[in-house]
Order: sequence, then structure tokens, then C-alpha cells
Amino acid sequence: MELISIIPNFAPRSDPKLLAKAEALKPVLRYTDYPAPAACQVNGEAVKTESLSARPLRRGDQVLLDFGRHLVGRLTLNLSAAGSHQDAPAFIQLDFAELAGELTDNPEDYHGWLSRSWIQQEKLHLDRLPAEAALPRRYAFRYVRITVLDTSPKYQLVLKGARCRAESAADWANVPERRFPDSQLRQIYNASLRTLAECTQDVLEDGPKRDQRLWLGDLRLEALTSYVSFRSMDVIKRCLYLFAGTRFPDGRMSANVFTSPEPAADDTYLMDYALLYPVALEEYLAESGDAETLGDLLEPALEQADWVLGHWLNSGNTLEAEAGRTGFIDWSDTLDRTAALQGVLILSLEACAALCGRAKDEGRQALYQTQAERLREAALRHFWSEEEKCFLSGGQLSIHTQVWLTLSGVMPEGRAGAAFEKALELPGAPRMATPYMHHHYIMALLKAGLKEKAEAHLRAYWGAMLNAGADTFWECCDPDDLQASPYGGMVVNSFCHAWSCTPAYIIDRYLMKEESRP
Ligand code: RAM
Repeated sequence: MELISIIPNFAPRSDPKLLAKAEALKPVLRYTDYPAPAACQVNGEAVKTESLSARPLRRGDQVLLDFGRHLVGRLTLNLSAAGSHQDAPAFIQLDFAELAGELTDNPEDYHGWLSRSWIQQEKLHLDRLPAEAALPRRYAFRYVRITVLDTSPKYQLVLKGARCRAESAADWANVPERRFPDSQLRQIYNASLRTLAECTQDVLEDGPKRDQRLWLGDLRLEALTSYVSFRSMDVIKRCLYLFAGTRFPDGRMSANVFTSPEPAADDTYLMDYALLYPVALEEYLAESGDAETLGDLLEPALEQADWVLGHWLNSGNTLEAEAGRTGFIDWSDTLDRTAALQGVLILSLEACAALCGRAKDEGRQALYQTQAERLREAALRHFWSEEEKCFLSGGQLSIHTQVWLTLSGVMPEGRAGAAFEKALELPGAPRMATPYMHHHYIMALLKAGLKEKAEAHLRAYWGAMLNAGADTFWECCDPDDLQASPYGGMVVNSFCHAWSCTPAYIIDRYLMKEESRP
């Protein structure tokens, strides 16, 4: 499934008042300096980093620095020359990697549908040594490999030091103290907060390696996790204003927003992402009780559900089969998304009702509630197969459909567990590809009262990333195929990705016992 939308002459509709509020909420970034690690590798051999001053580097030499943790920031190298006079520029290449495995891939071999320019690589000429080479671009990495492309027969390059100035808007002082029953849960919790902290920048980015911008589905999950940890309320509010402030000309919200040079909606619409906006707004208001935001964002939020009702609902109160093409749900080429989207729509309508309730608009509150109920009844009638004892979408059985129709309250009492198992075990059924989908699967297990299964799945799925050496959680993970990528090559996958940060939320809100919260 390639997600490339290009609408010729697309001109987003902007609301200067909302965008001005978003601008005023820009966070102040916090900076932390990390020196080069004490040990590194030169041409594969472990050495003390301080010994590099006495180890001149020649053409082809490679230094590998492992900063010991994931960083989002800017690198500075301290370089000098040894030997005779520097008679030619030094020429070096830097490769940045979140996972060590990325360094073995050759960027030239990537032929997928995303831009190769996301691969974190830099080539530098150094005309005069000694020099402090401060790289202007921000990178997301733990490992940096420096390759000497050339010096000259007269002189060698000396790496005297390296440091990274890391940046994030997350405030660790806000994270409450927690006690964990075992080290696996503690490690999962910590890695999920590191993931969120690295994504908490000028906006809540989807991934600091790629795409470095605001995606609606990711934002909602980041916000939920932030409520139990950093409580970056202004950044969350800023993101909600950005989505409302720049939209499709017909009022629909874009799936993602560019923030530079000016905020601008992308010409990509994903129905489920837009429908989750009222949900995200309701969740923000439940946390903040911020009346000004309700006043500003209520109508843009309601418009998202209204648009779908007006364009895609048939007389039987189910979404047209074609509507499935406009949604995301998960990376999958074969997934029939219509029934899952009906579930998202129901949740969206419920959120719209709650928002109207907050605004004391009882009339519209009742209308949205009735509509949600009608869609729920219709979904059960239309998608439930009594023969299969699960939901089918376009005749297809998938875990995705079961999950969203459980989250939206359509799944008949006591049937979820068997339906989930059947969908997960059916050979050839669409598999869950992303932590985004695994998050919703866990939430559906919890909603169905299957708490032990939810915890076991959280441990197995996010634990698999930790076992594979993750510091931060990934954009895609198939524990049976760690090389899997929806983009035609793992080298462009992001290994610190917003929608993977939710274990801390799930642990804190659903799995942790009271006595673990001192
Ligand atoms: C990707 C990003 C983002 C996601 C969309 C659908 O390009 O990784 O996180 O929300 O796809």
C-alpha cells in the first residue's frame, strides 16, 4: 500500500486566528550535551575514544561511535591534522543510525517508494584543520560511523572529540514515580517514554528520523501517553490548533500537517485519522478542562464526522464499501477497511456527542448519540457473521475489523476472545503490521475484559523490540520478520516512532496496581 497523494493545485484553507494560537504555543526546546562515548571502534577494533588523538586516520579508515542511547540532536566533531602540512581538503562521510543494523544497508540499494533523502548520511569537506565541524542538520541516532573518504599522502586526520547537543521539549520532571513488579515492565515503560520524549519537539512528531512531522493518528497516541507522563499540554494543544488551522478547502482535516516554512495541510486525507480528531480533542479536554479550546475547536471537530456521514454513509447506516479506500487502519495491501472504519466513525460520533455535552448543546449531543447507536446496530446487522462468529468486511476476516468493532462497542458480549483468536490464526488473513495496530488490539482486549491477554501481548510485542536491542520503540515490527518494512526497505524505517510509545499509557492506566503509584 503506497500512500502517495498529490492533488494538483491543492490550496489548504487556513484560519489565521487558529494558526496564531498554535504559533503562540510553540514550546521551548531543552538541550542536553552528550560527549562521545568512552570507547569506540576503529576499523572494527575496540579502542578508548581518548586514544584517537594519537591515532591518525587515513583514507578508508572508519570510526564507529556508539552514544549508548538514542539521541535527537546535532553533532559536533573536533578534528585536526597530523603529519605534514594539510595540502588538500579532508573528505569524510558520516552515517547516522538508530539501530546498528541500519549501517550494514547500502542506501544505493533502496528502491522503495519513500525518498532516499531520509537516509541519514552526510559528506563533508574540511578545507582547514584544525576545525570544529558542527553539523547543521538534526539527526536521530545512537550510532555514528565516520569514514575517511580521503586525506592526502602528506597528512592524516585526527578525531579529537565529538559531542551531541540533544533536543526535546519533554520535561522529565513531570513524570510521576512508579514502581514496577518486574524489570521487563520497567524496561518497556522506560523505552516507551524515551520514544515519546524524542518525538516531543516543536510539535509531536511522528518520528525524529522520518517524517519529522505531525500526523493525526500518531498525535492522538502521543497525547494519551503524555497525559500520564510529561504532560506536554501546550504542545498537544498547539498540534490540535494546527490541524484545525490548516485544512482541505472543504473543511476536512489532513492526515498530516507541515509546520515549516508555514503551517500547511498536506494533500493527504485518511478518513480514520480525521475521524479521530474529535476523539483526541475530547481526550485533551477531559485532561485539561480548557474551555477556550473547546470554543475554538468544537466546530472543526464536528465537521470531520459530519463530512463522512454526508459523503459515505448509505441508507442502511453503514459506510459504502468504497469508503474503505480512504482509510489507513494499518499498513496492509490486502486489508478490507470498511468495517474497521465504521468502528472508528462510531467512536468519533460518541466523541462529538461528548464535545457537544461539554458545550451544553444538548440538542446536538442527542443527535450524535442517536446516530452512533444507529451505526452500531447497523454494523452488527451488516458485518456480523453468525456462521463465523465474527465480523467480516467485504467478506474478509481480519483482526483489524474485530478490534475496531470491539472498541466501538459493536462486538456482542463475550464473543471478542474467540473472534480475535480466529482472526489471528486464520492462514492468509491480514496481519497486524504496526505498533499502532497492536496498541488498538490491546485496547480491544482490555475493553473485552481480557486483561491478562492484554498484558501478555504488550510484553511479547514490545518485549520483542527490546530483545532486538531497541532503546526506543519502532514504527513497524513483525516479531517473526524483524526486517519487514512497508516502504520497500528497512533502511528508511523509523526506530523511534510516535505511535509505538503507548505501553507507558497502557501500563499506567490499565495494568498498574494502585500500590505502584506512590
Ligand atoms: C507514515 C508515518 C506516520 C503514519 C502514516 C500513516 O508515513 O510513519 O507515522 O501516521 O505513515
